[in-house]
Amino acid sequence: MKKTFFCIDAHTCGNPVRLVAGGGPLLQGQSMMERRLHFLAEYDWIRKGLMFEPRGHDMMSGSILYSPVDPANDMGVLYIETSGCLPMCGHGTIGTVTIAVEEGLIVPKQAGKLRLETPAGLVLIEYAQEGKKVTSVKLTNVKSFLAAEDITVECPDLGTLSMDVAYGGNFYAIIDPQPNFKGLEHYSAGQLISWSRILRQRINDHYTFVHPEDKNINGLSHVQWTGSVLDSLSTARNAVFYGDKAIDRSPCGTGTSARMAQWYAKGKLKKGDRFVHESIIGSKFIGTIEDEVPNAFGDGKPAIVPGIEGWAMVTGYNTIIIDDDDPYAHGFQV
Ligand code: PYC
Repeated sequence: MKKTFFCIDAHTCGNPVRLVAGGGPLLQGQSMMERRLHFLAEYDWIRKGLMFEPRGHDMMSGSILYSPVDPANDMGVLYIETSGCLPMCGHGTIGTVTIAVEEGLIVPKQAGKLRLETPAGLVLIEYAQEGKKVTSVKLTNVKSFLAAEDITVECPDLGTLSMDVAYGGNFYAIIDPQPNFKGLEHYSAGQLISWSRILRQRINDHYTFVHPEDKNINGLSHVQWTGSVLDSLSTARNAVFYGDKAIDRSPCGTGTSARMAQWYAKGKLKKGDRFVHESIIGSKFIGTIEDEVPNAFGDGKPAIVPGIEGWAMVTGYNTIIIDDDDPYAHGFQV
């Protein structure tokens, strides 16, 4: 049997977004998280086929659009990535909104605004347009918070590293420059990737991270290395590891949210500040603190509602076939 998927490809500040506009499965569930669980149980072959080689690559990331569960909202989004189905993806959201609006896949209830259901929760969107072109997308993300401080983990080659863990839609280990780590600019992407894989495993072997409001969001999935900025007007720079072999080419929306929550908890950032975040290739997101709220642990510590603004460009239309006769129908990784 052959299955055909009508995809529109884009990139958000350099990182790929493949939106499945036709061919995605019908999903059951009373929330995007429930629909995500249904997809993972029955249709994960679609993610693997569209994200991994030979149809995708190590950094491939995408989404499938659904009608919203709550009719007050505009759409539901399922994120598909080489890493699995993330609860939330910032660069994926910016790309998905840009494609959906430019290509007429959605009709917003209110001009320039959208209410998006994601597995991690409701995400509000404001976008700007020049003619048909979407020139920027700002998302107001889910509540983000610092989850752990100063945990230490042994890293091959580097030795003991100290790091914080923060949540911004996914759980991130954030590794700042310190005696055993000089900053991301001193190492190759290949080195950061191989250390990240081992660190993520070691962290998950020794620590448990579960979202206090949804146990389906659990485990540390990303490692965020930080370093010096390329542009003196930027606030900070990162290199975010995801999947098994990827470094985000964008500054990573959920990673930027996590890092702003970390800075906020440490008194380095306050409501009203602009947080200009650079990626490994120098592309930028503008972060803001939209609100200060109690975190969901009930421990009296604060959390933030982050705003993340960026841009995306559509790169092409892509009709992709997954043929059961193909030995690589469900992709491969080397
Ligand atoms: O932008 O949130 C993000 C993201 C997650 C993984 C890759 N990008």
